[in-house]
Amino acid sequence: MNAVVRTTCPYCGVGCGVNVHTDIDPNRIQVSGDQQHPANFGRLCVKGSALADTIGSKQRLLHPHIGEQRVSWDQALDETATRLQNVIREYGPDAVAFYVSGQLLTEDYYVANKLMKGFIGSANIDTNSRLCMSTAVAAHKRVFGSDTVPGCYEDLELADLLVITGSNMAWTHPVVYQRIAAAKAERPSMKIVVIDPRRTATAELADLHLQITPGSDGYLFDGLLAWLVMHLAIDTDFILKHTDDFVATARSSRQRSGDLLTVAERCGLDEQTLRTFYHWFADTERTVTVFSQGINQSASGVDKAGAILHCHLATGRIGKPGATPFSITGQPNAMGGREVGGLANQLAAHMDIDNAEHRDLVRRFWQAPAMPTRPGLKAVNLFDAIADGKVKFVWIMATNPVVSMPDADKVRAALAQCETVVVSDCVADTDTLRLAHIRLPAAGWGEKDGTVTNSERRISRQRAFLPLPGESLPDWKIITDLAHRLGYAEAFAYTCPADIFREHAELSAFDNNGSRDFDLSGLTSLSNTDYDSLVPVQWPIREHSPDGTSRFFGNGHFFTSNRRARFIDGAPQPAAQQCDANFPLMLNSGRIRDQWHTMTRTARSARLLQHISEPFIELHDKDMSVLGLNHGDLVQVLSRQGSCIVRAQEQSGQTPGTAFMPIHWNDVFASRARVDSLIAPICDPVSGQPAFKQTPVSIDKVALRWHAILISREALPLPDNRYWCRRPADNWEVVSLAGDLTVSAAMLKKLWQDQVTDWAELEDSYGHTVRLVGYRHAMPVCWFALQPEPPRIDESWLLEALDRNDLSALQLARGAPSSGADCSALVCSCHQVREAKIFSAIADGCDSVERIGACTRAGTNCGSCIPDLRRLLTTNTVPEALC
Ligand SMILES: Nc1nc2c(c(=O)[nH]1)N[C@H]1C(S)=C(S)[C@@H](COP(=O)(O)OP(=O)(O)OC[C@H]3O[C@@H](n4cnc5c(=O)[nH]c(N)nc54)[C@H](O)[C@@H]3O)O[C@H]1N2
Ligand SMILES: Nc1nc2c(c(=O)[nH]1)N[C@H]1C(S)=C(S)[C@@H](COP(=O)(O)OP(=O)(O)OC[C@H]3O[C@@H](n4cnc5c(=O)[nH]c(N)nc54)[C@H](O)[C@@H]3O)O[C@H]1N2
Ligand code: SF4
Ligand SMILES: [Mo]
Repeated sequence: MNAVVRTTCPYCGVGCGVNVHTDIDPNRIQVSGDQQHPANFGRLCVKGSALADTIGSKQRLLHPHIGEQRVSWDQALDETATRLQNVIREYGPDAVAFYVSGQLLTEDYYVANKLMKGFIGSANIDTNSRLCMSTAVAAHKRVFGSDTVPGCYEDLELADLLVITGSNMAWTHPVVYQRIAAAKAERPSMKIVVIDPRRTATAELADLHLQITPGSDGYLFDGLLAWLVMHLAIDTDFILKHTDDFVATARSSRQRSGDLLTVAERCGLDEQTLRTFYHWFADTERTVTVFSQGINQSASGVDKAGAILHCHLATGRIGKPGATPFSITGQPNAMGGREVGGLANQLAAHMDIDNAEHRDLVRRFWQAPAMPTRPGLKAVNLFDAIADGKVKFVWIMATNPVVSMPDADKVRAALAQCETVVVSDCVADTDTLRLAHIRLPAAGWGEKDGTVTNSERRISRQRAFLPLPGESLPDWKIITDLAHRLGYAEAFAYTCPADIFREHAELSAFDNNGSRDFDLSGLTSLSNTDYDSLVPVQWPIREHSPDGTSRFFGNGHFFTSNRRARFIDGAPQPAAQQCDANFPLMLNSGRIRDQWHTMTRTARSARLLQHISEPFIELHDKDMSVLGLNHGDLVQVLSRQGSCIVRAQEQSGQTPGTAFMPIHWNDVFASRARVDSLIAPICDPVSGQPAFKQTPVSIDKVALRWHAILISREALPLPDNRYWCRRPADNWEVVSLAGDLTVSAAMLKKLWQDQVTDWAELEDSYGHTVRLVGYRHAMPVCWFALQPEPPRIDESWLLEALDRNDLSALQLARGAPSSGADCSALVCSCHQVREAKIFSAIADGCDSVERIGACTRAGTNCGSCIPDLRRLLTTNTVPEALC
């Protein structure tokens, strides 16, 4: 194996090239950014930089299981095939379903879709992209006639005005954000507008932050179209030559938008701010509008995305350098999933189930025995059908719906009573795996080969550099082996991912002749060696453009039947749910910088859990005081759907009346923090994407008698509690706990008697605090502190001291050194720099991010914390830092 393997990061849709060095330290791989990869040119964010922490066989699903029984692959796949066939025989193919993911590689995804749609003969394969990109897909198809992202990353750097709406890209697409920050630093005249009801890290770079009323983007962009028309800031030539239905749409927009003040009021903005934004947009030829989940995850998201596309069409700013709308994709292979037709209403290679010609074309190409004639069930309807007993067999691959679907408790109940749930995953324990009848061990990042396509349509190779752990297999192989058992050996005779990729490319070229955007005709005859050395390339890749294509639509040719783009008239809607006296706060949900989704991989890195280590709800200071809350208090969050217990955090970036929770925590890592148990399954009627961003909730402080921290070598049983949250910390596990029933040292010693042989104990005379250090063979194996207020410890000091075992139990029990402890928030995960140190650097005269970096090293590696550093530079109050 080569000492350096060039591969692609498995996290976000930026799709950064990663160099894996296997030769520096034989016990540990090292990663660095690939200087030659056109997505990142050598940069990596903090998640990418921590990839080495997340690989290996620890906590992995290593063998197939039926129930609790470990079985062979033959047994597991025979059982899966038998159960699948029995359901089909008795109830027909629509009683079975696959639920897949934008984290599958294109080759895995292609065979899953082919098996379901061409051979099982149902369209019941949907994907977590339904929760993520389906709105952008639907909007693109309605307006452009195809699901095409017209621009590329370079456009973000070339723009004179960059509008970022519904995206916290400083945290979610950090390397793209860094590219933008670098472009702005070089060309300060470049303007950035951030549209988000919260003030996020992304807004730190903004010249203008529009802190709009949640869900009001439709009014904002519909109003913008009307304003552009009124101020003659449109490209009439482009409109006339290349679009349909402009006049009717523009007229309706004008009629319903009213004057500027009306739009401003609907969006919760002042008129002057809105006017500035509209002026900038009207006056700037090179304008790019980036949109993400603040737009997509809405009950009227397709209209909102459409309204954005309209403004670009009306100004002819599409597919030109520095001028384009840009839907940025979330998952590493969200785009690849769209290419292979992973959504229940699509066919492979950007074709549609509803289109008889497309069905016929794909049927002929696959020589498929059974093609569905109508779309399958979209994710929310699919889980409803499981709950109703209509779908009796479901195979879930590379996604964790018990955590990530709206109305997540209902999803859990649906799976709990489903006849057969098969789950392929690479880790051993997830909320969804807990409900599987058959568990199939999948190979993970670094262990499998294939391709992914990033946000700018760039196909990159993921390459293996590790052996397959245990009996795990790549997903394409598992699916293919099942297809063989179902009698389709000939159509699934693949021996390697390159075989699948060639077929995928051939289908894209089949009877295409320029009629479909997705075209890999230039890659149909790749040899296995060519595939191995494939360099990152943007589709379409045609014979006359073998090096790929950066932009679409610059020539005004769209993929509708008459080649003209369409304006689609749609009246903007407010958020689907409104607050009332019972549920007075509007809850928003999304991502944090250092975690990936349901934490199955990123929570294996202690470093990534230091930035934010517990589930929380962010509230404005005013709401905190109305509710009588202090920063860090545990609260119950209640919605019409369910409840959670998390820590309240004061965050001035929230507007009063709104709240924010992260999507990451789940039952593996916390007692009750799955945000999706709060979220109603209200979806966009066109795309079926759920409205995750606006949920009315109420908040109550949880009355608790004690708070505790448990640090142990191995997971220990917990005393009776109301709240727990656990995380790994190198050789230890750290658990935060709180409860209201009395817990005594005696009870704990009994509870942990199997793991601990000797105790050092400090208990105060009233029994309100407990401090225990547990030893086994004279080595500390657990440390416990309980008191009425949350204990504050200097964690790095304590973990090191426990590891070294050179302090007395009395010294250890304090949880911090006698002086100089730093318990302030960790800002730079890479160099472990805390807030207190940064504040002291600022006090010593460091007045820029660069100076702070030179003085403390913060922000000098991956740069993910630079927005935080900017925020600290403008914060006047220095929070309490020492414990
Ligand atoms: N660190 C990290 N990065 C990730 C991921 C991860 O799990 N962790 N996941 C990846 C995936 S799959 C995805 S889809 C992307 C998502 O990337 P983003 O879309 O950037 O992420 P979110 O945090 O879901 O939401 C984006 C922003 O929308 C805002 N918002 C909420 N309501 C509204 C509204 O009404 N209007 C507007 N304009 N904004 C609103 C939220 O306040 C939030 O700041 O991230 C990808 N990158
Ligand atoms: N409230 C709220 N809910 C949301 C969102 C939101 O913003 N708010 N965002 C939504 C969005 S955009 C998304 S994308 C989803 C994400 O939600 P999910 O897809 O459910 O989250 P992940 O944790 O990424 O799940 C991926 C699973 O696949 C496993 N895995 C990793 N690699 C492989 C592999 O190669 N093969 C196999 N078989 N398994 C693998 C992982 O261990 C993990 O269990 O959440 C959605 N839910
Ligand atoms: S920005 Fe970070 S998470 Fe996204 S692909 Fe690049 S390194 Fe991976
Ligand atoms: Mo996503």
